[in-house]
Amino acid sequence: MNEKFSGIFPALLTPFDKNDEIDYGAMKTLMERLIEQGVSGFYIDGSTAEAFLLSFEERKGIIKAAAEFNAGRKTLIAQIGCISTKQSIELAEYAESCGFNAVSSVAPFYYKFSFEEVKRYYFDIVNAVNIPMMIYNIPGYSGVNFSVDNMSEFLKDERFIGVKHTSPDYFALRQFKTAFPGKIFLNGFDETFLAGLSMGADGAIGSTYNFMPDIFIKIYNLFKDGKIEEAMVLQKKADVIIAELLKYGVMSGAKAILTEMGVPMGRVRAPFSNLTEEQKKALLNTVMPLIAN
Ligand code: MN9
Repeated sequence: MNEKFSGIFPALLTPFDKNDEIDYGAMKTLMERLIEQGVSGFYIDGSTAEAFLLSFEERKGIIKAAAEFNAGRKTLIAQIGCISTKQSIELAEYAESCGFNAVSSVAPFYYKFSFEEVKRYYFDIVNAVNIPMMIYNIPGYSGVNFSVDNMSEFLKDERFIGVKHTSPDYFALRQFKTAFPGKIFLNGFDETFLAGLSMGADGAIGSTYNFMPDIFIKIYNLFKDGKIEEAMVLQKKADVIIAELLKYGVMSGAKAILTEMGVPMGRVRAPFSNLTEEQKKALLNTVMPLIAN
């Protein structure tokens, strides 16, 4: 089980065509390319997919297409979180029917639900499906913080396979992993992937793996072989690229880079802003030579 969920998982970007519709042709091209590059699987409908800017039907469409394009080759995790339990269950059931290996959900946000409510939300979902749940821990966006005790309430149940930890709190990650060594912890911030590995992560889910998975697969393998110095060199290199990306917006920047690489990703959805031609040139001039070397 753990083998299936370790390694590098791109949080798949959503390509849009000129009419702001999902471009399934580009999505297929992107997935094929990433499978060839050696990713372990895909995180579908996550933050990177602009999931909270997609309609419910669009989220289902992406789940269905991902399963079709993947055709059983790699591990598929669907981020099914909506703030309504009812909608999240509908998406979870849909992902299960499409053959996904696991679901994942952000904590219900916006209304400042109590922990009891958040807990009920997750258990209502796992009770509805027969595939496991990976908690999506992203306190910076969701506003929901899980203490180690909170997380234990979930992880002691076998239906919760682990956590996607998108938080700079690596002490918490260490504590989760120490308490539950058999569970899977996937690092969420690409720029601190190596830090995450050293604090117990089994792999990672992230945006930049859409266009530079190879660097991170190497970091992962070097770490496993105990070649930390070499891994540090690559993390440092990746971080120069990520720092540049963060100046412009991760998704709009990543889409520009992939488009330049021949995978037409289109624009980001409003209210995200798109790069101006000048910004695009500046970004590509800086990062493309770095990615190539
Ligand atoms: O999936 C991503 N986090 C968010 C994880 O989208 C909030 C990361 O991959 C970041 O985009 C990346 C840049 O900060 O680490």
